[in-house]
Amino acid sequence: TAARTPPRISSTGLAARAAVVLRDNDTGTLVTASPRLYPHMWSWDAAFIAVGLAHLDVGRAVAELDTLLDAQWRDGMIPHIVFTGATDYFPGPDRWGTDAAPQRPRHVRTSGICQPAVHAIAVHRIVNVARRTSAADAELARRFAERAWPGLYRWHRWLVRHRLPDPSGLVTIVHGWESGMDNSPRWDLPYAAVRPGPDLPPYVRLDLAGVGHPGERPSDDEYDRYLWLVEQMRRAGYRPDEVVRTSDFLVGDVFGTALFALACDVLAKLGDDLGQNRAEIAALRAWSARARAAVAASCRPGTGLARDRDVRADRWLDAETLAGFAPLLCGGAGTRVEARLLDLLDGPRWAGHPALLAAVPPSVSPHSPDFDARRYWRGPQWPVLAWLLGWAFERRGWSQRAAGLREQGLRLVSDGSFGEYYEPFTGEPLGSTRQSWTAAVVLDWLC
Ligand code: 2M8
Repeated sequence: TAARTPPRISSTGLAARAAVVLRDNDTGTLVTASPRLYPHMWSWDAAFIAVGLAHLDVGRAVAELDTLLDAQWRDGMIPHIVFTGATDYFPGPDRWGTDAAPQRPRHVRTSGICQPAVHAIAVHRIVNVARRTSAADAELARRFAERAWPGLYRWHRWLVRHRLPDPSGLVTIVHGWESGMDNSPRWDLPYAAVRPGPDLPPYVRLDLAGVGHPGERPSDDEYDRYLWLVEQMRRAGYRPDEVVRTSDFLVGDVFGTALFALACDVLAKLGDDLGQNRAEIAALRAWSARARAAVAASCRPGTGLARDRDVRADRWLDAETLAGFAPLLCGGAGTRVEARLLDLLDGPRWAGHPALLAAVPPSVSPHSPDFDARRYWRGPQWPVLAWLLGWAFERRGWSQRAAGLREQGLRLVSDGSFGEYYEPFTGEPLGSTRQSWTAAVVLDWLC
């Protein structure tokens, strides 16, 4: 496919279309992650979606996060999917089988795993957006932050209690889905050790019908492993420590750890402003410091790229993915390592690759043998990640870089299809179109 020639739509037109996407995907109480491929609420999608909604209606943004927090498990976990009644997604609630877990919420069905802890970041952003819109919105957002704070604290505490089993101090995941980067090369080695048993119940994939070509999605082999891990957790009754003890997949997620460090900082600061419990605020600061140190300690000598850790196999993982830049999000690795990482990010292996349509770092370096320009988390560019990097860079005082990511991110999405991800050289939208979190970050970039 030939590269397209952006931009085609004016900023006002693009923002208007983004608003329509969010409105069309809105069921009333939640905005589905996309119209066809993902007809439910996803945990980290909901956070980004709420940020986008804040530009349209602060009350609706707050309601989105209320819906998510209403589905929080009694032990503190925020589940990765909150199911609507839609039946055209697999695995749905019956396959997850969480109904038997005593700590599940009663009024809604959910999956039994989690996703990155970006929610405090969204609350912080919504509070700031609302301050700009009106005094009434500011008050609405403040009251929401006050009522959401204890639940968010309990969510972070759940991660600390149950997901720090490794001396590396990295926040640990029991499924690639928990990272949000499902089939990233980051997880190839740990997944190679997951061997689905003969008793894996049969299933039919429904995701392939939602995309243009199967080459844009994970493979069948990968799906067998995804479903096998679900089976293991179901058998462990979703008891968090039992799941960690029995899962064939147990990996320290360096990107998720950097996000956790950031989210703890943001939540602590919000807690100060709102006069929340001082011991809990102090705990958040300590968790953040520990997570930041764990990210820094993972850095590979030489490039400085941060690494995930295969806890089961007791080894570091060296795939060359965007997650390697985790220390730039949360800091703590020192100025020399950061300078090296920034050079690398700007250079030809990453955002400075001369053939990219937009200078947005792809999910995997085009120079890596693992790179696949069209397959999901194995190479395409993800607008939502460009937003996340930009948000973190702004916070670190790198406004110029944040502005660059915004400009290039907008270039990427300028066709107005709101692709889930994009082919880096041609700008072709891939996966789902009208993807809610893409529309949401576009609104935040433009408003
Ligand atoms: C993708 O993941 C789901 C499973 O959770 C799927 O492929 O079925 C990922 O991109 C994930 O990060 C995202 O939250 C979800 C919904 O957009 O889709």
